[in-house]
Amino acid sequence: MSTPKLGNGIHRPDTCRHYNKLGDVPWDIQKQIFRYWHQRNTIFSKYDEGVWLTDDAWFGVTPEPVALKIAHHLSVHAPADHDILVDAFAGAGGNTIAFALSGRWRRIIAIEKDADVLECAKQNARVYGVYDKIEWIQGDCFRDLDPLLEGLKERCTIFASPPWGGPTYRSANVFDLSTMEPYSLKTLYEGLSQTSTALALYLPRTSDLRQIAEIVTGEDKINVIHYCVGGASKAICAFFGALSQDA
Ligand code: MGP
Repeated sequence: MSTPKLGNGIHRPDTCRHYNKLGDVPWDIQKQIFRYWHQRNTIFSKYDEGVWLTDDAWFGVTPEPVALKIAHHLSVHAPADHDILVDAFAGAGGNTIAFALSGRWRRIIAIEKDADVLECAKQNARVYGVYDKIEWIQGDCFRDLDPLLEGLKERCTIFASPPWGGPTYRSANVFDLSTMEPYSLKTLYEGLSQTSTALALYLPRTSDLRQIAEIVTGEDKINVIHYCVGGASKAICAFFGALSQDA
């Protein structure tokens, strides 16, 4: 993989791109990116200041107004003694940046499996002036979080915006969370709730709410919020554990 040097010590992997106009997007993926291209300044208000995205990252980014709302919600509703925020699927950084901008957290840990997508997140954090407020980890949240947070579980809030198996999630009227690829709701919940007493999952707006309700036992409560842009729901966020109190 070649990594052009930008003259300031920053390397940009070939797959991390900033398109100045739709015509710069390779023709074979223009159709795939078209709908998101027109929302680029909603996705990142500073898009024009040098935001990088891989061609597959466009559809998974949380639009900035939604990311800011979620960050505010976690700032207010996370237990007062939680001072660590983990973004378990950091992607191109939309949520991580909003968490850093909130100023609420002593530590923010951003984990992303894909090295190039993580480079996009780092660049985008530079654009927003919050790069230094974030700990960047290239890794697998199910494997790498536990050792990293040993002894810190009681101080840690986890936000996870996992892959939903791509934009085809839209073809189902009610999205079956047990078939979500590569991680089902059950896998996500069981894996991540081991690591923290406060968990937020960002899921398709059409998610089957009964499946979310079934995930907890007894008297445990879950709060689910729709996040909208321009009056239309973009996605839901399900708040578990300590985050489900007082919402
Ligand atoms: P969308 O449904 O693909 O687009 O994504 P849009 O603009 O809502 O389509 P329309 O029908 O309203 O015109 C909506 C939002 O869902 C995106 O902005 C992302 O925040 C989120 N999103 C979409 N996908 C496919 C994923 C995904 O795989 N993972 C995550 N975490 N978020 C996604």
